[in-house]
Amino acid sequence: MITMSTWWKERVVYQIYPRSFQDTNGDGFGDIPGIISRLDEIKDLGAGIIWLSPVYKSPDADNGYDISDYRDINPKFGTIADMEQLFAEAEKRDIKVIMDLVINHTSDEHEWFKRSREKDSEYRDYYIWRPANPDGKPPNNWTSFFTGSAWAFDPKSGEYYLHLFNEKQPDLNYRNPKVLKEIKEIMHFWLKKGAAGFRCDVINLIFKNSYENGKFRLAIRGREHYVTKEGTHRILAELRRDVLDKYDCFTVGEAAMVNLHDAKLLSDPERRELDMVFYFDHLNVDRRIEKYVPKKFSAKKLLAIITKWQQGLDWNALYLENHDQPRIVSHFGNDGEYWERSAKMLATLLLTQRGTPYIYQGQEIGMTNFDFTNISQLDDVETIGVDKVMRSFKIPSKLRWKWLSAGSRDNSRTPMQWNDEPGAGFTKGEPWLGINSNYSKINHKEQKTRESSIYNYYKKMIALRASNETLKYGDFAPVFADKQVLAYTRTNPGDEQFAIILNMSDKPASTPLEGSLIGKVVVTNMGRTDYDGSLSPWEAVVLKVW
Ligand code: ISL
Ligand code: CA
Repeated sequence: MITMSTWWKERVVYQIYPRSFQDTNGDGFGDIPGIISRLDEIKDLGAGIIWLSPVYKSPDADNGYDISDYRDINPKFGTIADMEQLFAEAEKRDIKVIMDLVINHTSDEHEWFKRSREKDSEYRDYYIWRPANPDGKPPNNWTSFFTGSAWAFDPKSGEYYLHLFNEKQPDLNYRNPKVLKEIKEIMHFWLKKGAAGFRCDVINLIFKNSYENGKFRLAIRGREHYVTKEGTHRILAELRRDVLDKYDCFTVGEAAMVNLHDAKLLSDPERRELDMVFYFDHLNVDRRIEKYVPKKFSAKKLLAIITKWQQGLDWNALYLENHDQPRIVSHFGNDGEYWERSAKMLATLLLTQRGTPYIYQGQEIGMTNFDFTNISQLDDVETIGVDKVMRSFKIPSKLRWKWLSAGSRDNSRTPMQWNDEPGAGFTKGEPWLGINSNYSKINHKEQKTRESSIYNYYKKMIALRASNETLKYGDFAPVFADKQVLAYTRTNPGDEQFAIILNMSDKPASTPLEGSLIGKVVVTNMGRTDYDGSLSPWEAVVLKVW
C-alpha cells in the first residue's frame, strides 16, 4: 500500500456535465476536446479536481448513466485518445480528474445484458431476474426512481428484470462474484489510464437484501430492502482493498436517501470504504416529496441540518448543485432582483464549511433555472416520469408545471453560457437542449473581466480557503439562526476563529452583536467595512473573530 496523501481535502472540485459544457464540432453536444479547450478556465477559477459525469459509450436513455461499454467513449464526446489527452492536459495544469462510476446498473444494450436475456447463458446471473407472480404481475411492488414499476418483463425469456431507474438501466446482481470481478477490472482500467478516483453513482443501493414487497409509499417503494445494506459495506471494503488502495486516489459516493448513521459507516476513515459521501438532507429542507413538492424554507432548519452533518461526519462532500438538481440561485437564492448578491451569499455558504467543496459547471457564474415554458422542451427521463404521475393524480396543469419547472433536472443541464454570441459560445450548431435566453446577461466572458462578478467572488473565496487552515480544517459550530439568518463559526483552537453570517432572505435582518458575532470583516458581498449586527437582503459577511 502506498502512503495516502490528502490532496483531495485541499482542493476544490469542479463538476463537468460533458454534453452541456463545450461543443467543438458544431453537433450541439459538448465534447472532450471542448473540455480540454476550457481547462485553463477551470485552473483560473482555482479548482484542482474535475469530476466528469459519464463519457462512456451509452445509448443515452439517461444521458450516459446507462453505460453500454465501460471501456469505450461515447462517439458524441470523442475517443479513448481524446480521453487520454484530457488526462495529460489536466496533469500539465495540476488538475486531477475523477470519473463517474455507474455500477448499480448498466445499459440494457451492454453486452452482458444482451447475453443475460438467454435463460441458460453464463451472463443470466449478472442481473436480477425473477419469474412473474402467479397472477402475472411483477415479482414485487417496488417502484423505480423514475416512477412506475421497478420491474420490466422480457418476453424473450419470460421473466422480469429489476431496474431501480429506467427500464433501459437493468440492475446488476452483486450476489454474483463475477460481477464484482468485472467491476474491479474496469476500475483498474481507468485508474491506470490516469483517473484520480471515482464519484460512485447511487453506490449505497447496489446490494439488495431481499425482494419482499415494500411498505406502501408515494415514491420509491421498496427502498427499505436495498438502501445501505451490510452487503454494500462489504463490497465497498473489498473494492477499497483490492483496487483503490493500490492508487493515489479518492472516492466520493452518492448516497441516496442516506441517514447520518449510515453515512458515517460509509465514510469512516477506519473502515476504509469511501472517502466521503453526497447526501441530500440540506437540499431537501424546503421539499416534501423528493424534489418536486415544495414546502417553506427556513434558515434555522437549514442550519440545524448543516450542523448535524458538519459535526456528525469527519469530512463532508460539500455541494449545492449538480446535474440532478435545480440551480441553487433559483432554489435557495433569488434569481431576480438579488441574483448577483444571493449567488455570492451561496458561494460563501459552500466555501466556508468543513469538507471538500464541489462546484457544478455554471454555478460559478450564477446560472439560473431554465426559462422553458413547455414540457416538450424538456429532455430528462425523470421529469417526464414525474409528469405522468402528477397527471394520474389529476394535479392541475398550472401547479404541475410550477412544480416540474422548479424541480426538473434539466434546470442544471442547459448549456454552459460562455459568452453573449449566438449559441452562447457553447456551440455553433443546434444545442441538444435549449440555451437559457439570459445568456447575453449571464455569461462567463462578461464575469471574468468584471471585478465585482459572481465569478470573481468564487475565485476569491476559493483562494482564501486554499490559503487558510481554519477555513479548510477548523471545527464547525452554529451560533445564531432565525427564519432568515444563519450564522456559524469555524475555529482552529488556540489560533483563530471566523464567523460566517448569512441572510438567506429578501428582507433586511439582524443578529445580536455579541460573542462570536463581533469581529473584523474579511469577506462581504456588499462592500461593507464593519459589522453592526444589521444585514441587507441576501447579505453575506465573514468576520475574523480572533
Ligand atoms: O435527483 C435525485 C435526488 O434528488 C435522484 O432521484 C437521482 O436520480 C438519484 O439521486 C440518483 O442519481 C444518480 O443516478 C441516476 C442518474 O439518473 C443520476 O443522474 C445520477 O446522478 C441513475 O444512474
Ligand atoms: Ca460536439
